[in-house]
Amino acid sequence: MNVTLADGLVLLQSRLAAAEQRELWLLCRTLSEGAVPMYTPTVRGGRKMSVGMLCLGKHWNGLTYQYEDRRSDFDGLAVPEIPPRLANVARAAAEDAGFTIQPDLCIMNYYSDSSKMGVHQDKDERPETIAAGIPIVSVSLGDEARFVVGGLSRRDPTSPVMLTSGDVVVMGGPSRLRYHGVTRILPGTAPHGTGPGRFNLTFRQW
Ligand code: MD3
Ligand code: FE
Repeated sequence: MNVTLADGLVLLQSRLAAAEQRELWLLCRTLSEGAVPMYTPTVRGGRKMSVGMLCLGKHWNGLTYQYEDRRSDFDGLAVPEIPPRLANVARAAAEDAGFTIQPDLCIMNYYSDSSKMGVHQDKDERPETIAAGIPIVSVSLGDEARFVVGGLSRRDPTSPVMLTSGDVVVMGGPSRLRYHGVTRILPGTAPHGTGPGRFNLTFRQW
C-alpha cells in the first residue's frame, strides 16, 4: 500500500514479499562479509558512527562528505558494483511512486540494537541531481525502526514514521532535502530469516 506522507515523500508499505526480504537480507549479509567488507565510518570531528556501512557504486567518504571510487578514508579498496537485482528494486519502486532514478550508488547501513542516525540532510550528491528532485529510494530489512522526518530547516518539527521490513520510502521532488533520522531500533521485531538488526539501503543518483 502506497501512502503519500508529503509532496514527494511516498511510503510503499510491504513493498517486498517475505521471501524477497529474506533473499535481499542474505545478499546484504554476504556483501557485508565479502572481500570489500562493511566497516564503521569515522566522520568529520572524529566521532564514529553507530552503524556499519558498505557503499556500492560509489563510496561516501565520511571525512570529506564526498563520493569517490576508492575508500580513501578507510582501506583504499575499490567500491563494489551495485548488484543489478538491487538496482532493479529501486528503479521499480521509484516508478511506482511517480519518479525516475538511475541509481549509481547505494549506501548500505547496518543497525544493531543501539544504533541511531542523527537528523541530517542528504546533500552530497550532484547539485543538478538534487535540484531536479531526483529521489532517494530507501529499502528497510530486518528489525523495525523509528524514523523521523522534518522539513527543509533543521528547526522544523519532525514526525515519527515506523519503518518495517519490506517497506520502501521514496523521497524526491520538494521532499528531497528534508531533514530526517533514525531514533531507535526495535530489537526482536525482524521477520523470520532476516535480522537480527536492520539493513537500510539508500539508492541514490550521484
Ligand atoms: C526523507 N537512512 O542513509 S532512509 C541515510 O532508515 C539515511 O537508515 C535512514 O538517512 C535509515 O542517509 C533513512 C529514508 C530516507 C532517506 C533520505 C531521505 C528518508 C528521507 C531524504 C529526504 C527525506
Ligand atoms: Fe539520510
